[in-house]
Amino acid sequence: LSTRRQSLILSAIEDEKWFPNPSINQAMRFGLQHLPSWALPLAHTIRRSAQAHQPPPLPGHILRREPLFDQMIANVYEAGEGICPHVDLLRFHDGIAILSLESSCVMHFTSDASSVPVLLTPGSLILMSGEARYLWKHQINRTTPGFQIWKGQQLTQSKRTSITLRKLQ
Ligand code: AKG
Repeated sequence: LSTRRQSLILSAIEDEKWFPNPSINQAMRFGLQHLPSWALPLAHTIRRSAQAHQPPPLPGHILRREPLFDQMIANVYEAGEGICPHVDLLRFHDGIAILSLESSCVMHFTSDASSVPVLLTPGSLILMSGEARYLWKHQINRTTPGFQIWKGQQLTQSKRTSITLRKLQ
């Protein structure tokens, strides 16, 4: 996502006042009519860029569904904060998008003994489908004092915001 659209989404989130103090770090919206105004253009961009990608990162039936997403979570992570390994609940369809904003961080996908680190830079998008959505867990390690390791180098993880978009069953 362009730097300009990242900034527009971040200022819209600030205007919404979802995170009035540091103890509140998550906002959830359920149902198309409750999504913020920027979520539909974002979903449109996600659909277009996934369709343009070869091979498409999501199966055709997901890319054609309407709406593509009707549920949103915004998460704010302070420096060094993470999220425990998990698979998203089955109440959500296949085809999950996560947009990263602000700080870079490393997300680990784990399955049995395998672990695949993925660098999430600002404006990058993860699309999870099939095995990645149902069989692999994803997590962001908690670190003190906010350094992660990427390809043997220290990566400073400062404040990060993520937007997860999903479709309810
Ligand atoms: C979730 O909310 O279930 C996530 O996995 C969010 C991941 C992220 O913040 O990048």
